Amino acid sequence: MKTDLSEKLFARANTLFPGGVNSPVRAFKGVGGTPRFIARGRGAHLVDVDGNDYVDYVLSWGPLIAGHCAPEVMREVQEALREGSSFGAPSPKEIQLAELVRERAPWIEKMRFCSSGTEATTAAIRVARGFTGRDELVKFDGCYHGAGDPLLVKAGSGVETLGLPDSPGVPADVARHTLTAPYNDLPALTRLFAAHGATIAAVIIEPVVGNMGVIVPRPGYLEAIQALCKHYGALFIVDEVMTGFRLGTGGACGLYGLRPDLVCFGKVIGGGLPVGAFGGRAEVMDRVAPAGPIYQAGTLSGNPMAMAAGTATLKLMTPAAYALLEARGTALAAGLLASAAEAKVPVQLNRVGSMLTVFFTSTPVTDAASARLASTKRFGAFFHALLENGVYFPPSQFESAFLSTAHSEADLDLTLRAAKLGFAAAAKIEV
Ligand code: KE4
Repeated sequence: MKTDLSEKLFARANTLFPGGVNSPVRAFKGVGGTPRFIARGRGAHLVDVDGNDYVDYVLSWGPLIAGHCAPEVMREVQEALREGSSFGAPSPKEIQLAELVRERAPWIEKMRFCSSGTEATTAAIRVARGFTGRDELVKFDGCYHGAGDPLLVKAGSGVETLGLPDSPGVPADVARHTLTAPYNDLPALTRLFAAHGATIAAVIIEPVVGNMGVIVPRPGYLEAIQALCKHYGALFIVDEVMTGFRLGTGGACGLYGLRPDLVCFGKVIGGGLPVGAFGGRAEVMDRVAPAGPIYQAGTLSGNPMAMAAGTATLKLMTPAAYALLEARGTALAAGLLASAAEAKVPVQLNRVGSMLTVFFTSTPVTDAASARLASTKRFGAFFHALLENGVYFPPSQFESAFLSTAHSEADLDLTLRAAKLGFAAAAKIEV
């Protein structure tokens, strides 16, 4: 596979950006090799600057649930652009998207748009601290909620991929207010509440983890966290930046019947343009400026083009669309497991709907500790064999692969042919 131009561009990019990228996980540090510089996306496919075509399972890390350049989305964005790119003033488009969000997730009584998932989660934490008058925050080892200071403690995604314990630059004074517990370990969380319950402002969780690779909540786990929060007067914040409107009409909260105090969104609600959002109980959200004293703001919040992209994307996500994603996810998972078995490579495949991860380990993956037992070397061999054969999986063992409604049966066939070669390559790696 010719990658000359990507290599040349990566050399230039390294003179401009730290690690040659504008977000760490894109640098292929978790798998080695040269990141591909992308020329365009169409449907379920990416084409890089050297003309190589790939079936794309990154989908901009989740937002493109209807595929690249979905005609309905592009049309609405172009329409919006004709009227203006940004006003710094209210516009009907933000009402349109917000009413669609509330219609599908009625527990979001009020919300605030921003421009990234990180803004949404850091704002939600500030609101929880302001509303409760408490300082402590609980998060889970390996969960990633964006690059905000309070959250870069035992985080997943790029922090996990790079094996960074936490991030330098986060003052100890900030980090000490972030308590952590293992994911899927209810006794550990119960003990944390018993010791600190009176000072815990909130618990924030990825309902289905994507940032350690996919990890599925044990039955009743999420509901039990919700009950613990209620008992101790802490707010329950569900981070649906990745799962929101991906795991179904009501996201993970709909799937698991959760009624959180606050929810964070990103990715899909922007349809590929920069959008984040946080929202929930009106009693809580009415404490946000200018209605209340808790400050949050953003120049491009509610940007009309981004609102148009989000609205068009959500409108495409019908029950039939979710059924298609489930069918594709089931078929892909079955094919991958069969191929791994044929190659005699022990794997664990964790999937919820259109989010899945192949862990190269024989141990079930239920939390950060078990995820870290997976062989990143075998994953790297698998990843590069897929890449060489036209399939673009997430470049890290600790990320989720995503399906879109644009992934065809032919795309899955191509993927499974490449996966056979991928598992054969992984089998050659001693663990
Ligand atoms: P952004 O600030 O990157 O829009 O969202 C942060 C965020 C918050 N919460 C969850 C559950 C998330 O998954 C994310 C971002 N996800 C990563 C991929 N695992 C973004 C990719 C990247 O960092 O480049």
